[in-house]
Amino acid sequence: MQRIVVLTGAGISQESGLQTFRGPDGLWNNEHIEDICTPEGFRRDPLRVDRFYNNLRAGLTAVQPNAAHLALAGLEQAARDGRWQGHLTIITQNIDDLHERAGSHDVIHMHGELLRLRCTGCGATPAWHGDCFPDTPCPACHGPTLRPDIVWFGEMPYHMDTITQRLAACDLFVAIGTSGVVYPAAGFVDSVADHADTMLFNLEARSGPSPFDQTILGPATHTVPAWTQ
Ligand code: BJW
Repeated sequence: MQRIVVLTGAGISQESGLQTFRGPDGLWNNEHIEDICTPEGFRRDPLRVDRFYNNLRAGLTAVQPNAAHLALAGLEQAARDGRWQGHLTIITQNIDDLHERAGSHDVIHMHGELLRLRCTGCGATPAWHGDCFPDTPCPACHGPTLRPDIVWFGEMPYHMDTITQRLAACDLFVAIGTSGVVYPAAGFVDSVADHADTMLFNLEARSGPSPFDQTILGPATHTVPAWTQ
């Protein structure tokens, strides 16, 4: 039985019409990261942070999963149907829901989800329904303690125990559409190097020596379906 772990980044959703974070057309060209993606930024100006994420939420409703998301969902389905003797885990850094909309089930959102909120009081993660901060109380504990369910810089990514177990057990690690600058995700490839083959699917080559065994360059909607089929 083959165990594959796929790590996805913003590049897999780029051809659906969502902006990546870095690069010439990146989301962060117009924002100071520390104003948005830190707990301090949210404490200073929750409405500004809310506005930023509401724009992303509006964009998300207008886009669809692309051929790369669908190819990964197809691989998971092949395992369920017994057409492929393997198991696929998707660890995504993305806060969009395009893997789920493509039909993937085993998806770990290590940086949270745009369409959820998190209560800093009781830990509930209610679905977002157009709420705004700090006016909307938590539906579970009624405290004024909701925030976006997003992992900001300096915060611990989610599900690290499960992620560590899946990485330790995989035979193939595949990264798709990620710049490899944000840790701990950027270190996953090194953590599996002694027991798994590693592949990177990205639009462009990274500078410097690559930690991956194999790099496949090109748009994910072409390269990923060609790999899974
Ligand atoms: C295509 C394509 C196409 C385009 N086809 N490809 C100094 C050294 C080392 C670490 C640190 C340090 N100082 C601080 C840290 C830690 C920090 C960190 O890594 N900082 C670095 C920036 C230096 N990390 C953290 O704080 C994390 N927490 C943490 O470390 O906790 C402690 C800990 C200790 C031990 C164990 C575990 C934890 C938390 C990180 C939280 C990241 N959150 C964000 C924001 C959420 C969303 C939002 O607010 O809007 O998550 S940051 C942002 O970057 C987002 C992404 O998930 C993440 C990664 O970006 P991604 O996906 O790689 O996108 P891009 O844009 O960078 O790249 C896209 C790529 O796709 C490009 O390469 C393109 O070429 C390619 N592409 N189109 C294929 N069609």
